Amino acid sequence: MAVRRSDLERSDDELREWVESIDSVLRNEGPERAKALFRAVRDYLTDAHVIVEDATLNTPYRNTIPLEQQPAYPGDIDLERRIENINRWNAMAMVLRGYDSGTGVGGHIGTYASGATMLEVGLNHFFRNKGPDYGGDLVSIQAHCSPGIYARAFLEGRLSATQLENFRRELQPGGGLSSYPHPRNMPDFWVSPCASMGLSTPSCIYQARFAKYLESRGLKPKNGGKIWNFIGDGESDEPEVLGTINIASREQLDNLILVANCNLQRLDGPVRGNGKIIQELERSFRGAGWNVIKVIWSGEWDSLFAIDHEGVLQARMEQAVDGDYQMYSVSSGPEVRAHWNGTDSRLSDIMRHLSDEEIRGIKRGGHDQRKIYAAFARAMESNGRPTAVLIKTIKGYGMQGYEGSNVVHQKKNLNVEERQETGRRLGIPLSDEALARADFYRPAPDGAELRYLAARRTALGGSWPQRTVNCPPLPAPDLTLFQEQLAGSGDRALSTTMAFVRMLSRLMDHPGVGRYIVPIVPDEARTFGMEALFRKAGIYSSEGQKYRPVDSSTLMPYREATDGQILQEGICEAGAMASFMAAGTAYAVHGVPTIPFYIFYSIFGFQRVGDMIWSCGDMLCRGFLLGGTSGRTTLNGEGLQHQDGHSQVIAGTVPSLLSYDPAFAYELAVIVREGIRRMYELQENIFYYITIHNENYAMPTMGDAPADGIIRGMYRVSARPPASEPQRKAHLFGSGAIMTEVLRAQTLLKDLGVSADVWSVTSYNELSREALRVERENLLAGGSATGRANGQPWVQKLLARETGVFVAASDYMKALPLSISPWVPGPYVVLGTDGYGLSESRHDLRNWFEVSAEYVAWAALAALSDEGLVGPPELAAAARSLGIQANKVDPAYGGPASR
Ligand SMILES: Cc1ncc(C[n+]2csc(CCOP(=O)(O)OP(=O)(O)O)c2C)c(N)n1
Ligand SMILES: [Mg+2]
Repeated sequence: MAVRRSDLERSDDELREWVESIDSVLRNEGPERAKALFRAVRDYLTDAHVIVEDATLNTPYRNTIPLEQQPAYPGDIDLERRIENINRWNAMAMVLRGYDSGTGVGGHIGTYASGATMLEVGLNHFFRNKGPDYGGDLVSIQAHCSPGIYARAFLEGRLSATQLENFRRELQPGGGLSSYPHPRNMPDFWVSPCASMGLSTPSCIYQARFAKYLESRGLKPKNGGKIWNFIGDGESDEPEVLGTINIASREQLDNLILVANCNLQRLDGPVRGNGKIIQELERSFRGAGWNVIKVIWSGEWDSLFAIDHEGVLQARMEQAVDGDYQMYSVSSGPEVRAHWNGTDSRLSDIMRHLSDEEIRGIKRGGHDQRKIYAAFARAMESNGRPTAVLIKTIKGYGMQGYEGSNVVHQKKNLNVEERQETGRRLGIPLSDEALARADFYRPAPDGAELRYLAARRTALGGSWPQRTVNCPPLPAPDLTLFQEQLAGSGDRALSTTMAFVRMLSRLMDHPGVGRYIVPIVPDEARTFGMEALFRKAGIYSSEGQKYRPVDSSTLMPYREATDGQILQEGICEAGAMASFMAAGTAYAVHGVPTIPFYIFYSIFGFQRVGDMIWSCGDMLCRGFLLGGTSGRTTLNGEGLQHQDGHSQVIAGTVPSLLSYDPAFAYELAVIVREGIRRMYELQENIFYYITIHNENYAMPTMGDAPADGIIRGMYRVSARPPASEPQRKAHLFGSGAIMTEVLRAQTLLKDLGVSADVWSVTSYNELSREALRVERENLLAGGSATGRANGQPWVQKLLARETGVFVAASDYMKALPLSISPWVPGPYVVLGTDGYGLSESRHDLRNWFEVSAEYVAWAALAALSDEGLVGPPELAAAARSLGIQANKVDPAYGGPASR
């Protein structure tokens, strides 16, 4: 129970003496001495095993910056308010006009209404663009505030009325605007996406860290640049938000400012009706080592606090919960007064200084420019720590009749009277008819508002947001850099993972691209055999290495360094993914072409952080995702939650992601080299997902394998002469580590009198995408009947002259090889690994999932028997010799328990 001045009179003498003496120290010797004494007492108690829980995690429910420390406001506050009100109007008008048009495209008003003032203060005084001597701020807003940002760009003349009219209608003539900040759809405007709640926080934290990484490695000048992360209070419930804040303080990210717009509401209702979200967030951030600045009350309350000598007002504020505060924003003045004062006459006396109307508003700090300015200015000063600014606002502030209501988030329409009343309150000089229509309003170009707005942004380096890419192309290394992989491994057995690690090492040594390579691992470097890189490249640590590593005398010590190249993320896939995003977008954010290689257990990629991968696509991210230990049967032993047979299928759903499942080291070399060429030399906005395995086998030499086929997704690895009965022909498609089974099946089939060619399918996704693209073009051209068809899909052409039966075997779900079935010119049987994984040896797993050489051979024979080329007795004999049982449990539905 907190001790307040109001309680002191009633409390015991001993307590009063203690408080009076610390008060005297505070007054006479200052806060530092008072803190030192307090800490000493606390430490004394701790030493005696008396823990003072949450001693300082929460400060009182009031503004962190007292009136006497509030700086003078540097701008024309009234003019800024007028501009803000015009933005509020136009932002709302965008949504209302969309509603009136009957298209049902939707939009939100309430979020920006609550966050407008903090954004305007930021835009008028803080958010600075890149310049010759400044690194540039990266500002991520709340996605639902986008109408306000568009409205401002409209005032600046950057967006037309037509574009505003076409909010959420991106295909309209004259251009439209995306709902939320999507760099992919508006690449000259938005910089960072944020529409999936909670992802902007790890993104911003790791952007801040990556900026420091670039500075420590000499890839970027140390020239400032703040990362501003605006989030909603409801949004803070996403685990990615509080789950990643510790690293920000550990890494001393004083370039990071998180601002939480605490309007106490989320979509459905209150965020914490029974508690206080601001106090809860304060505890979390302070506990994680952040500076916390709270902005709770507006200036009007300062005079009340000045007469609150006994702390009764403060005590009442502590007592009221968010549900009460929300209720006050929708109740009448007398109702609020009665509820607020209760039976406390001392409180009634204080509140007498406010009218009912003033009380009704209980104006919150987030609508007071001076309070926000003071908080942001303090946040800018912070040294050595990230800062969280928690700002209390009203959701739907200024929306006539809906402020603070539970329906405000979804409110897309106001009736005529509400529109006119809101317009008038905002001082919009439009006629009643124009207000009813929700016309846009833009003041005269030479008027005070627009001149002021332009002058402020000029002083801060130009309009915001603005996405400009100024990054030199990086020539891709010659393929011969990977000579070792092209040459094959002879008799030595190795995995594609080992090949990858060797390639990474070569790339890091390369004079052109070496310093831009960013290896990222989530505590799995040893799993992938990357520990030799620790010594060679070092693990990035802002603090260097203050200890002697336990393995310092070995060849491969755990080496941390301020200029380390590897990002060791610990067991945090969300963080590692956010690092990937930061490194893969540095070409745009910093003009530095870093090339991330993020390697992880493939099952902990798409299904764990798939939304962040999607967000990478939105942010036009580049780089390589390496799904290690992949394949449902190749990762033996690990079992159900580790064996990935589906990431390739999910990868196919991300449009700008190219995905490959190479079998051989030379394929990997060709794909990686091509990826660097396309992403960093040609600067295409794509990224790569490559699955690599831990099964060791001899890697063949590339020989005359066609690089083009490897990149397009398929080529013939091994042709066989016709069998004695030439129609007994099969084509076996293998990929990844299942290639070894397919090659073995080729031999089995030879012994059974079937000639089989083996093809390596490096990417079903690339094959089917290309085929669908060509077919679509043909379709739109009217098909072959019109003679305007553009030809055949590549895979169809590749296989056009092949006869016989076709069998595909993949360590992924059957859906993957099935995706090319329309273009396979004969009977096509697919084998894949549908179902949950289980703990077994590789050999037994492949039989269980029916992708072993025996099943591949069997599938070819069964298909040939359908064609009348294998008779029943032969088939029965083969079933016996291959160990095929017709009544085996289906691994797609059954597990070991159902056998
Ligand atoms: C991952 C995710 N889940 C749900 C949503 C849907 N959604 C959009 S806004 C919103 C409420 C946001 O509340 P808050 O963060 O408090 O922001 P406010 O609008 O109140 O400022 C929800 C649930 C989303 N966009 N992303
Ligand atoms: Mg909210």
